[in-house]
Amino acid sequence: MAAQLPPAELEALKAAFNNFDKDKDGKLSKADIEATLKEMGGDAALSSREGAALMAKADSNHVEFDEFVALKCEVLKQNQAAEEEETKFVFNQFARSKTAKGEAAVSIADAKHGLNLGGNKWEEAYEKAFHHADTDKDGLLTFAEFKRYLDEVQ
Ligand SMILES: [Ca+2]
Ligand SMILES: [Ca+2]
Repeated sequence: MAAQLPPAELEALKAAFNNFDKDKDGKLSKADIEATLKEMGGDAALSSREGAALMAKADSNHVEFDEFVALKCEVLKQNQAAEEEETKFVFNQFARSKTAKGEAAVSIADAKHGLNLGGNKWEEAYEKAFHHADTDKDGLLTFAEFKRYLDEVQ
């Protein structure tokens, strides 16, 4: 699990872990976690879900670094899934067309209709963005193209 993370991420996790490990014995006890969460006072750096997950682990045992990393990955994955869900929802609001393969897609007409852009001053800028996002230039945005574009501009 740890091997999948970029080194910078792993370093950051190690620092976070060490911050939790108040008595520096290389594992997190319930007391370590309680003290740290209290110290952070609901800091956004660690969501309450993460804190709760850590506490649940510490209830029965110590949290080792591996487990800490695994939990972190789990939370990241959940966040990514939630984000993708949201993007999909937006995409589905617009996607009234289909690609040749039958995949749901947004045509420029769909997008203009959805955004109520007909003839307004944003139209040209929007068309540019659309063509930029349309990487295979088939005039349709698939979910993958849409998502890639959002990732790029965010
Ligand atoms: Ca400890
Ligand atoms: Ca396309």
